[in-house]
Amino acid sequence: MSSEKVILASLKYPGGPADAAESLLELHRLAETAGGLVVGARAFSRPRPDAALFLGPGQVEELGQTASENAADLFILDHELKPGQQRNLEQILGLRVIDRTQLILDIFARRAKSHEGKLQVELAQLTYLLPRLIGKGVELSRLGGGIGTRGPGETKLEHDRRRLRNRIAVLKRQLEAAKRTRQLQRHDREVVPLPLVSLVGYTNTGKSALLNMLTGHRAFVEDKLFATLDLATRKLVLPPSQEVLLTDTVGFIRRLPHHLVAAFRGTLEEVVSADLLLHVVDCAHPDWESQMATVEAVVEELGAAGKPRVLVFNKTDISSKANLHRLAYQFPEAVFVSALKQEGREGLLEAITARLAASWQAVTLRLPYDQSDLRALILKRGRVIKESFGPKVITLRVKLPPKIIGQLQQWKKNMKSSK
Ligand SMILES: Nc1nc2c(ncn2[C@@H]2O[C@H](COP(=O)(O)OP(=O)(O)OP(=O)(O)O)[C@@H](O)[C@H]2O)c(=O)[nH]1
Ligand SMILES: [Mg+2]
Repeated sequence: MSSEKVILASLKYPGGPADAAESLLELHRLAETAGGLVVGARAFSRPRPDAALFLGPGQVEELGQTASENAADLFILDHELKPGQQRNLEQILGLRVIDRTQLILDIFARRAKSHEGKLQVELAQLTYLLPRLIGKGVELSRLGGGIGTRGPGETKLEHDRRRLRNRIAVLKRQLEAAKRTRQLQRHDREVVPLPLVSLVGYTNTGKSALLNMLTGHRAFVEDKLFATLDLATRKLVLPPSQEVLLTDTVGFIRRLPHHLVAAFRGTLEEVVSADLLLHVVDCAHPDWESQMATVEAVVEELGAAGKPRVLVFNKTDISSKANLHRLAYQFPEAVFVSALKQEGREGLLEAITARLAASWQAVTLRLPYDQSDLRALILKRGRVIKESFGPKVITLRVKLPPKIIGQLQQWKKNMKSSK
């Protein structure tokens, strides 16, 4: 779609998206991310969407004018279009017409790099296509109507549909296999898996930048929507020595098409299986509040609403002091950082450590000096409260995940029975 000239439009109507204006701005950024050059954007309103065109006939006429004045190649509507509406608009405007969902799918298709990411995008695209194919079919048979036209059309359609469904089934199987491999790899790494901390947040809030700041990694950071589509997991050391895994994943966006969430469920599985979520919010964004609500809604949709969270306000360097004060008052538990300026790293690490350990148990262990391996393991996996070195043993007061405590008990039993 490179340097295609694009015009955009949104419709405000009772019962429609409440945030039409912000959504149109976002559509602008999405269109640019897809390589388009936005030459016009119109916000319309009307009592309800038109059945045949979505927009009103007069509005479409106005759009046509804007389009021809600016020599536009493509029209993008900020709402999901029915196939019939899409075709009618294309006919009247003489332009290619796509909707918000198709635009997002297009960006995802460009961005997916990993095998799994590509499978997920294809699944989302085909799932989007399938009901549209059926839609066309209904109209075909109605249009054709006459003898001899219906049969062949439907047969071909039936054939296409079956092919699509088969491909969707294959993709789902391949994704399932990819997920199993990933889980196996994770299990292989450690006998008891390391705690998993997952970054979630609206797109472009700075999740990847934060992963970089925390782990010293160089994940792909870009001032574009959906810079990250693939999972990136890095080991993170919480001082002094506790180890966890930190995962960066795809950002969320308002009105994220449902089948996209479903297709990306594999990737987002990391969110569901995480021990802790870091919810990253861009506090300098005028619309941070509804972005935050969108993320909460998707997290809930994924079935991860009950997960422990750390709320992280990023980009403090470009937010006003007054705004930061207000947020600190409103969210006393939140952590404030600037990934760009590398500020607030320690506070964030502390918050992660404390929140992770909140559900852990405190135990006192007395370790003989020849058990230094075990001590090293405990320091990696737990949060040490106190450590004192006696003549024969090291006494450790430490908070540990229940799984590790179970393992230690097993180990103690084995020690006794081998004596
Ligand atoms: N001023 C400022 N900009 C930041 C900060 N953190 C990130 N950015 C910028 O915000 C943009 C998005 O950063 P990313 O880390 O790619 O955001 P993301 O949340 O991973 O985005 P997606 O992967 O697209 O969901 C980039 O241009 C970053 O340079 C910050 O603390 N301050
Ligand atoms: Mg990213």
